[in-house]
Amino acid sequence: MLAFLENDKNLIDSAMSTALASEYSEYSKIIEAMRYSALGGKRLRGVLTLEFAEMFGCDKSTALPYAVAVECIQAYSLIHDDLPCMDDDDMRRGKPSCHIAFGEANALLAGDALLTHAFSSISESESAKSNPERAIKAVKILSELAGFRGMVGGQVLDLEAAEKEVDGKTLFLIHKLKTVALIKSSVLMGCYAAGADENLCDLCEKYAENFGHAFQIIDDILDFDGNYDTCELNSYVKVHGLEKAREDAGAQIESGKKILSELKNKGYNPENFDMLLDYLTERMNRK
Ligand code: GRG
Repeated sequence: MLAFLENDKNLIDSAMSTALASEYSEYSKIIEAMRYSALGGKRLRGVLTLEFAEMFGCDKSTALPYAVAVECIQAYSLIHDDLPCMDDDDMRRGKPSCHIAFGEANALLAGDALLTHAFSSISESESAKSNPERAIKAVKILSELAGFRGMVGGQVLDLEAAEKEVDGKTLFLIHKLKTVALIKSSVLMGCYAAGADENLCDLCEKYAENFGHAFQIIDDILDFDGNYDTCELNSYVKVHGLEKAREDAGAQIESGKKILSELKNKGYNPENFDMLLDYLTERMNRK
């Protein structure tokens, strides 16, 4: 694993563990379920928040409550996505899904509690105390892009798309909402934590779009088992074919790299974001 990824992941894991402390013994059952599902994963979204903040001169410790917030939302979405009424998955992050381990009602509540905790993580932080305007901007973008105008809206369209054939344009919109939106909020929260100006935020938003689309296309490529007949209707590989999926993921990665060159020309060091794009390519080539 890349050294900076591991380092950031450790920072986020430890902050999450402290935030979801088991000291609240009266609600120990729900804390247990939250910890079970939230303490794990690659932490790519939180890493993006920390790294964008740092590139623009902000301490990672200041950006950490934002990284924790987006990872709480990520964990909640995965718990709810696995429920029988959604994707009905028994396994997640290499172990039984939350509802298998704790029952459906507790899994639903653990997801709800992680979603709401995301906003406590920001509002109760020292970062919000010292710079409330930046914290409000972060809450605004996260609530917009995780909600019906972002991830939840995408999930609704995705559920519909699982039942009927979809065209490329619709699938692009689904990815934009279901996956790219949360990644975009991660990047922008990092920019906001550092007080980056609007032009920089716009540039970074474009990187987030390229990264997010490439990430989701590659996820669909990795899920494809070689059989188009049994492939899910809402898979990028089903809609476009494996070859085009690879080509499109590559094109998104190339566009992302061009954005990084612009950031470099402005005097910033986007090396880690370049490595993250290479990490995606390497993930795709594992197939
Ligand atoms: C149920 C409200 C609600 C939303 C669900 C994000 C999402 C929307 C569903 C999760 C299922 C899924 C496969 C979504 C596509 C995005 C994606 C590939 C998520 C998994 O992200 P990783 O690989 O997971 O970064 P880790 O475990 O590393 O955090």
